[in-house]
Amino acid sequence: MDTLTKIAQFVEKGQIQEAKEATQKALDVEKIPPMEILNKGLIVGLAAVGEAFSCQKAFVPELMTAGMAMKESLELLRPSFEASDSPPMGTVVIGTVEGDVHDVGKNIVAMMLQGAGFKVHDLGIDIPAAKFVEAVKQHQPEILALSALYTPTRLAMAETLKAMESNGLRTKVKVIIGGAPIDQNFCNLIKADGYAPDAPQAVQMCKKWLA
Ligand code: B12
Repeated sequence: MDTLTKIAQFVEKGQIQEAKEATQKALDVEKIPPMEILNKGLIVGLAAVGEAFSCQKAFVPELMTAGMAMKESLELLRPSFEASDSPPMGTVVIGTVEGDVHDVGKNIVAMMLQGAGFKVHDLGIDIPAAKFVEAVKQHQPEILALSALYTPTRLAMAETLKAMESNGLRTKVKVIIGGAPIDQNFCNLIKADGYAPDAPQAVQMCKKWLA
């Protein structure tokens, strides 16, 4: 079995130490590009546990250990994603909206934006609209990036945009949104400036906005 398949299986089974060791081996010994380790190893494992959860073959504890295996392995890739020789691009405030604790995808977006030369203020998870407002006032970013994975929290995304509007900030920042239950239709509905389905496309969009 090749190392990427092993990484996927270790993540799926929540074998944290094994997932980390295989990720390190893929990086150092096999010199597999970090993006490939992410897409063909780590994300494949999480997708598998997500599917098992959908058909009740896995439960919240399994999601949690798989999430931890993913996060700890992702930390090993962080230096490669964040290393940047790009010129400074601008500032982004990013966070997962209120009611939602998923942060793996948001962290990948943040790392890649940083790698592309953006200064990133990551507020974390379960962030109420008022905290986003405060952060935009404080850091004056060109871009606000909102993540949501759990469908009911899309409402909080819409509320965050409304809060930007009522605080007179909506015209001062471009808002990009993403996460599994988000699509272009939802983006149009809540009048965000853009939607991207994954981190590389998020980076592309943000770069285009600031070009
Ligand atoms: C791991 C996991 C968890 C972990 C999260 C750990 C962590 N630190 O993140 C834990 C155990 C905490 C968890 C909890 C729950 N989860 Co969960 N979870 C998952 C799982 C398996 C993986 C998510 C993930 O990290 N994916 C990998 C990353 C890389 O993908 P991603 O997040 O989509 O990100 C990419 C893009 O979406 C995009 N992107 C993401 N954010 C942003 C932001 C911007 C601005 C842009 C442009 C792009 C972008 O770029 C990313 C990278 O390319 C998914 C299933 C799945 N297949 O996704 C379920 C899933 C999301 N969870 C689900 C559920 C139901 C729950 C719970 C309600 C379970 C429960 N009964 O308690 C709770 C909700 C808690 C809450 N209030 O938020 C459902 C959601 C269903 C729905 N439609 O709402 C899913 C889909 C599982 C399923 N098949 O049913 N979960």
